[in-house]
Formats: sequence, C-alpha cells, structure tokens
Amino acid sequence: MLARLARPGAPRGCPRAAAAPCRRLGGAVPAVPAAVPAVPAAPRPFEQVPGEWRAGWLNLLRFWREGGLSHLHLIMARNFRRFGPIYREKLGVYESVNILSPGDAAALFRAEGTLPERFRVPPWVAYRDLRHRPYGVLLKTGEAWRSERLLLNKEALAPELVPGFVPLLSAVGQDFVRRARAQARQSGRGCWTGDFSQELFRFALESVCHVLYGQRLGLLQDFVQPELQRFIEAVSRMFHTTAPLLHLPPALLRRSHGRTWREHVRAWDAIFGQADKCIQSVYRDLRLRRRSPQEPLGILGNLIVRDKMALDDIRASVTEMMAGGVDTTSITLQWAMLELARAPGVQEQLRAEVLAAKREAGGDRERMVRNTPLLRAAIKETLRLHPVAVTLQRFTTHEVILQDYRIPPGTLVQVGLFAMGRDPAVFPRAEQFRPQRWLGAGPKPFQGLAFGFGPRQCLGRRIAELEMQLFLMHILENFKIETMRAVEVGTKFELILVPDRPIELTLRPLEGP
Ligand code: 2DC
Repeated sequence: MLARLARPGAPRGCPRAAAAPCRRLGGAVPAVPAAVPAVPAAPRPFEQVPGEWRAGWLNLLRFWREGGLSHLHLIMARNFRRFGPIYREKLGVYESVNILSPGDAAALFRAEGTLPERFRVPPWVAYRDLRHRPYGVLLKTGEAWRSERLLLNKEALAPELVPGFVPLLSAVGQDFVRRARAQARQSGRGCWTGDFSQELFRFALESVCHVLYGQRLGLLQDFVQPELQRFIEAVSRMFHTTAPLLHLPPALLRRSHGRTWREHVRAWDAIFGQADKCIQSVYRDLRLRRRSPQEPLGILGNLIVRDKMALDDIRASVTEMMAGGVDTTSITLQWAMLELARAPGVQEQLRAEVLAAKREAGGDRERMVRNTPLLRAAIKETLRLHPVAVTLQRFTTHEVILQDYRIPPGTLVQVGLFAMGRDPAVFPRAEQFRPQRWLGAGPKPFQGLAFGFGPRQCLGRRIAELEMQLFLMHILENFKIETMRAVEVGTKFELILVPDRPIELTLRPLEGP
C-alpha cells in the first residue's frame, strides 16, 4: 500500500522519481517511489497537502494553455508523479484533493455518508436551470435523490432484473452479428473492416432503448431514421462541448453567449427532444393499452405503472439513462475489441470459454453470462486501462485521513481512476492487457472502480455490463477480431475518455451459418 509516500514533514511538492515507461503513455504513469520508513506522528494538517491550490484562475489558465481540455488524464498523471499519491488543486472556483491508491479510495468511500454526492458537472446543471427542467438522479441531491434512486435501482440495477434484461440485450447483439455477416459477404473480401464507432453507437442506443422502452428502434438496419442519428450526434456533441465549460461556474455559464455554451444547449435540446418522443410513445401505448401482455414494458413502462414517481422525474432520469447509454458502452466495446485483437491468445481463451459455456448451457444466455468469468474479467480489464470516467469524486461528510493528511468535511476528493489503472504499484505489469489478473486468489478491494462504488454508483451498470458481455459473447462465437498491429491509439478527454483516433478493426467470420 502507498501509506506514507510524501516524506513525513515535507511541506509540499517533493518531486518524484520518473515513472517506469508505459506502452501507451510514454511514461506518463505515476511512479510509486519506494516506501519511506513509517514515522509514527500525528496526521498532518490540510494546509500541508502538496499541490497548487492558491491561484485558482491562474491555474485554470495554465491548465487550458497546456491542453488540459483534452489531456486532463495526462495532466493528472503528471501531477501524481510530481506531488505523490495525494495533491490539492484549484481550477477556477473548484477546489479538490486528488488521490490514486485503492486504500485511500476505501477511506474516502467510508466518509461518503448516507447521501453521497459527486462533482455535479456545472454545464449540465446550468442547462436544466436555463430550461426549467427537473434534474434526474444524476444531478439530484439529498432526500429527493435517495428516494428516487431507490425506486430506480429496483427497475434498472437490482440483480433480479438480469433474467428480464438478458433476452432483450441478446437480441440486439444477435442482430449486430447478422449485420456484420451480411457486411462481410457484401464486401467481396469475406470480412468486415473499418472504424466501427458509428455502428457501435447505434448498437448501444438500440440496446439501451430496448430495455428502457421495450421497443426496437431498428438502428441495426440499413436505413437509420435521421432523427435517431441526430440523437447520437447530439450526445457526442454534448460531451464534447462540456469539457471546455467544465470549470466555469453555472451562474456565469447561464448568462454567457459563448459559442460553446450555445452549442451545448442545442445538443441537450436535441437529446431531450428525442427522448421525449420515445417516452411519449410508450406513455400513449400504455394509456391506450396497446401493448400485449407478453411484451416487456421496459424500465419506463414499469416506472409509470408502479406510479411512485412523478412523471416529470421519471422523464428526467430516463432521458439521462438514454443519453448515458450510447458513448459509454460503445467506446468501451471498441477498446475491448482492440485489446482482444492485439492479444490473440487471450481472444482464443475467451472464445474457448464462451463456446464451452454455450455447449454446457445449451444456448441459455443467462446461464452463459454466469459461466463466463474470464469474459467479465476482460471487460473489467478493458475498463482498467480505458475507464470512461477519468476520476470518481465524493464530497467528504466527516474528517478523513488520506496519506496521513487531515481532510476536512465538505472537501471534494477525486480518485484518479485513469492514473490508478496504470499504476504499476497497484497493477503489476500495468501496461499489459491480462484479464486473468482479476481471477487470481485473494480480494482486490477498490481496484475495479469503473462504475463507481456504493449507493451513488452508476445506475446503468447492470445494463452496461450485460450489454457488453452479451455483445462480446456473440462476436466471439462468430468472428475473429483482428487489427493492424502497428497503429498506436491514445486517449483524449472529451468529458469522457475516448480514443484519440479512429480504431480500425476487422471482423472475420469463423464459419458460415
Ligand atoms: C468528468 O472533472 C471530469 O457516466 C470531471 O453516463 C469530473 C466528472 C464528474 C462526473 C462524471 C464525469 C467526470 C464523466 C462522465 C460521467 C460523470 C458522471 C456520470 C457520467 C462518468 C469524470 C456518465 C458518462 C453518464 C452520463 C449521463 C449523462 C449523459 C446524462
């Protein structure tokens, strides 16, 4: 553990040894220096946490000039190298303490209280205030958050939901395979090659809408409704325009007439407009009893029928899930396929596991999901190297000791997920894609935090995990995943972390059905 990294008594900013070079970052991974012998002493005061936290606006300027808008993850990794495993920072008006060790993450989550709060992305709050739209659970706080979150957990996150979700998500995965086989046939080369990001955006939207609305949208057909394509573009644009606005206070944003803010507002308008259309159509069907009893109601239908939440609140949270379900899973799947293409041995092992599970379960997808631990581990491993969220954040509710510093209540503490995932002190041979590392003996506390932790963890987690497991299962059963070896793909920050260039993949059919 990284107990005592900063030399006891060192006031601030003791420089760190250079990091071991990393395949993808060119050495931008935090190095963990050899432990300094522990000196029992009282925890040090907050003021001594290393870092640059005095001139917020100056820091923000410098951050922007250093390309922080698209390199937040690299700047954080560099700060950890410079300051050690904890540092304090102020960007604009936002102050935070940043940590990277699993042990510190554990201590932080012990101090999150019963109404945990993360950093509320200011432009997202400002948009809802501007349009007088209610917050969904993502942005709600306090008791209102808690009661809604509990109701939503029952419909979106509870383990009992798995049997209902599996057939819906598996059907979409199967359609993707069908489409990929057709594309391979038509190509004349017997395989399907290209940048799959658009195809996967559609796959992800089709998947999340199937569980949310119980309806198919037809996004995996040749003709895609232009308004759905526009929804997909709006989500990417919304993320993209959030990054440069991230450190500006909401009050300033709302009054601003800047181009980025206007684009941001337009993107959210398009997102809410399209989500409302889907929601209205389900609502109408329900009222007119146009749904046959065999048809799944979907999460939205269930929430309406249960009648425990105001319709506007349901709409707000369902819209968040619909928007949150596009880029997050599709980009993770791109990374997963890239890693598997680069590690053919691992790919073969996974395929063997999936095929064995299929023989054993007779095609019962739910059992297959349960019996493919290496496949789950491969998703965890993908998210370790390529987390969607660069950090996890919590406001502390009572004093907590992190790296021997006293952190007062009400402090925003961020766990540097990207940095942690690539830290060789936490993950031996961190640069290697090795799903097996998750299956070894012994617990791995607070190492797999891609979906967050506790009552405020990702609400879409169950859907995302099943969607990705079933997708990869179908792909592995049907195709060999290949890539051009030499191309290095880096990461850029667009609010979520995304590949910095298109990922070229090839799906080669294993044997024709
Ligand atoms: C971005 O410094 C960097 O799951 C900031 O599906 C801190 C921060 C706060 C909240 C994080 C955000 C970061 C990244 C995107 C996250 C978001 C919380 C939820 C959101 C991680 C790390 C995401 C992608 C949701 C988005 C739902 C939305 C479309 C309604």
